[in-house]
Amino acid sequence: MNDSSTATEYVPPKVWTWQQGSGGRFAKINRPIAGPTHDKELPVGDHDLQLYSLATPNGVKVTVLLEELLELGIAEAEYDAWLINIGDGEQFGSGFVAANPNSKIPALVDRSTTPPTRVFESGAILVYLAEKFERYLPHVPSARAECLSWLFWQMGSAPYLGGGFGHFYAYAPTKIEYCIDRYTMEVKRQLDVLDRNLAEREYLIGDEYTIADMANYAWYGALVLHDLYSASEFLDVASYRHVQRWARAIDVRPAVVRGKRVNKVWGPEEERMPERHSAADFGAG
Ligand SMILES: N[C@@H](CCC(=O)N[C@@H](CS)C(=O)NCC(=O)O)C(=O)O
Repeated sequence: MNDSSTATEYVPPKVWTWQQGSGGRFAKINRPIAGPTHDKELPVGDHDLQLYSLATPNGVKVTVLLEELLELGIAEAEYDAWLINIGDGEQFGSGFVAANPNSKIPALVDRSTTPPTRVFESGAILVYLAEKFERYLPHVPSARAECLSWLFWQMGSAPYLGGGFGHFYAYAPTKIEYCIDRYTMEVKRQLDVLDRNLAEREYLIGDEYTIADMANYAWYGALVLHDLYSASEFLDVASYRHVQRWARAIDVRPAVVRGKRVNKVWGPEEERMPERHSAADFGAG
């Protein structure tokens, strides 16, 4: 590591001010203030459940759960999934901000209640749907506690993976050794946390596949199997054998394969699906 005397020194001003266009991917959409930038109502489809999302890991966890519920034959879990293109700033439309004051995908609106129930934060959406349909979140208090522990672990850990490691390794305009070292250390520690747990258990809480697996798979499965941030080699993901085994088992579930396509607007044409309104949308693709 560079010692601090040779590193380029940034002297913070007394009061931070917003330097627009400071560079880096996402510089265009990042702002230091909340709230809408423009008026735009959200579209509404036929189903009770309206999802506004994008196929990033935080979006995929929710579409995987919805597809798993449908796979069980729960017709009430049918949903409309509308695309929110965050690169175009659609998360700052007034309708989306009403569904999620934090302006980040995913957001869910359940119109089976009066008034409709809005849910934001992917972890909260998973719990809401798992409770609504009484699936994938155990009832037994000890198993439920373990499931929520691994779910909240993911919610707390992923920002270090995405906002820390991913940002500085893949997106920042310059490679800063201090930042990459700090977040690589943390991400490798996280992978080891998962690996040690999965050395003794089939799924994160034991024999049962739950929303904790769906949430963690969306991030760590993408990291160890699908070269998230083009970092497979750098992180030596192959060495986390138990995470690999667990992620591979989840990766081939039909509901997971479908869930990963919903609201996807990149990759091979046949994998893209900007919107999803019924099972027929998956076609033969
Ligand atoms: N803690 C939130 C994080 C959601 C999140 O960071 N979403 C990203 C995409 S993965 C987003 O919408 N970013 C848009 C922005 O920051 O303006 C959750 O899990 O729902």
